[in-house]
Amino acid sequence: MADKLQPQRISGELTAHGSRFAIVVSRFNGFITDRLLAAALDAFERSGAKSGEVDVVPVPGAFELPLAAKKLALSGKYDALVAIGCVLRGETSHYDYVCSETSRGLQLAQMDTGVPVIFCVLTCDTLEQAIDRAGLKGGNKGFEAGLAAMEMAQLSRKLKSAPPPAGKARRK
Ligand code: INI
Repeated sequence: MADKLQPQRISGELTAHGSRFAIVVSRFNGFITDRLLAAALDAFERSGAKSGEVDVVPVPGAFELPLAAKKLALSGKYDALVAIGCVLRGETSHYDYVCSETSRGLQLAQMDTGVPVIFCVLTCDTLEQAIDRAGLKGGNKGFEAGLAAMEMAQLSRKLKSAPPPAGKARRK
């Protein structure tokens, strides 16, 4: 019988060691975003980050997150970014525009630059839903985002330096 396939697993460790991070955070709905930020910082600190290795960049609202994230990514100073925001549904279609452009812009920022940008933007119908995800029933999405940033920083480093499979040239 043929041997069971043993794939090589390339994964990122949950450590802040050797990496630099920036957190871009919206001031809009600061009651929520302050809590997400505190939890993200807690994740970095518990994973070994030291002062000077994590920068925090406030912006007015979620809509401004993508441009700031892209500029930070292009600076070449950071291994991964976290974008924190909270968009709450109102009575008009404003919510839909802010949500779609923020998520699209953040995805573009990471795809255009190759620097991981972790999406920590709550998009909720009610304040209660947001509170649940910022430290109450649903845990804290800021903490999860900090972990994701560390994993992606480590993984990106490995993927950059991984040699091509034997006998195969690296694709352009
Ligand atoms: N910004 C948010 O981060 N959350 C919201 O819920 C929100 N609402 O509902 O309006 C919001 N609007 C501001 C927007 O992000 C921009 O800062 C503003 O339009 C200026 O460009």
